[in-house]
Amino acid sequence: MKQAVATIVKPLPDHLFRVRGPNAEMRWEAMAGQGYHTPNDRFFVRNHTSTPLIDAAVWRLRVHGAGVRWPREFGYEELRAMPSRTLDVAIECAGNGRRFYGTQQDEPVPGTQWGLGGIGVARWRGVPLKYLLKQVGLLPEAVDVLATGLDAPFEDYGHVRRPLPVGKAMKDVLLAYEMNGERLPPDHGFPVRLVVPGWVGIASIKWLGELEVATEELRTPWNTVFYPDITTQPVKSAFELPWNARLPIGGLYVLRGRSWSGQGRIVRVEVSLDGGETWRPAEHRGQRLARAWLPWHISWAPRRTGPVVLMARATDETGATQPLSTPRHPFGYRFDAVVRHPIQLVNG
Ligand SMILES: Nc1nc2c(c(=O)[nH]1)N[C@H]1C(S)=C(S)[C@@H](COP(=O)(O)O)O[C@H]1N2
Ligand SMILES: [Mo]
Repeated sequence: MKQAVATIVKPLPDHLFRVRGPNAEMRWEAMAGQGYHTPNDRFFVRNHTSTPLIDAAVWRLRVHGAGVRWPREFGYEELRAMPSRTLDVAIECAGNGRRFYGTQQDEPVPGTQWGLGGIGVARWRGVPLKYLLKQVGLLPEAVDVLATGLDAPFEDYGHVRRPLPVGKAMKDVLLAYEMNGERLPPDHGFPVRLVVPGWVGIASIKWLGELEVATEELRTPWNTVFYPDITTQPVKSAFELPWNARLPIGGLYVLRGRSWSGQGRIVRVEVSLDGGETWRPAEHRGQRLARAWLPWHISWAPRRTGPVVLMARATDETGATQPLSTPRHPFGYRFDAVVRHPIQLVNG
């Protein structure tokens, strides 16, 4: 049914990705000139082991457990024939920005040293999990829905799996089979993955094989040892520029970036072009979606050569603003401080 292949299947050209172990971080300059969504060829990949190649013709999703009246299996074509929904949603690794605990705050945390490229926004299409759970007769005593991936077991911990509270499962979660109008690519969970809006990436289980609906709270290594007690993602911002970008002076620049939050819409973005001494509001127009990102820009005519630190700071509709430093986190999750992005201004 499945076969392990080299960690990641899609090409990982150096101008789009930075490979970090079994993971591939998107370089933020890869979003420059792109539309609202992250194209599939440059969407970051986070694999605990490696991408399995699954044959959709024999794939089955098993839905069972004490919390459902009619346990059963679903095939790929059956899911595709069900009512579908389309959502523009970000998937972001909980450890996105972990590197900056070390580089900005002098408190390095072990784990994948993500910069800000452990995020992407795609247009996902699939079956609302709510619809599927109604099909199997969800019982009122259901508490957790445990999603299990079909990728190889991770170390001694077994298959990647994490429980989702029924309240969230019935709210806005998708069983996605399409990403940006294409069949879900193998690296992103083909044939079907969960998409859990606003929550840490680990909730969005790829290569879904099983959903167990339990009548009690469940524990797996992925909500105890790893990613304990974390759900939504905090506020972050990034410039669509290379790290240490070299920009010639003498012209007018439109600096672009994006800000996002797992908690709600971004309502304000301020940019500093002098390492935090002065701040200016960034401009933005177009859609301002919750659980995705807000693209923004600011014009700038730099006149002096030399090193400069760019900073962007966003606020979401809950009032959460990016601080100048993030309290230490034992796993390096939830980094939300303003990132100091160095560039060099040079003679044109
Ligand atoms: N089955 C399975 N699902 C998984 C993972 C995995 O390794 N195996 N990684 C998780 C993590 S930690 C993240 S951040 C997202 C990454 O999704 P992407 O690789 O499509 O960007 O998938 C999540 N779902
Ligand atoms: Mo992740």
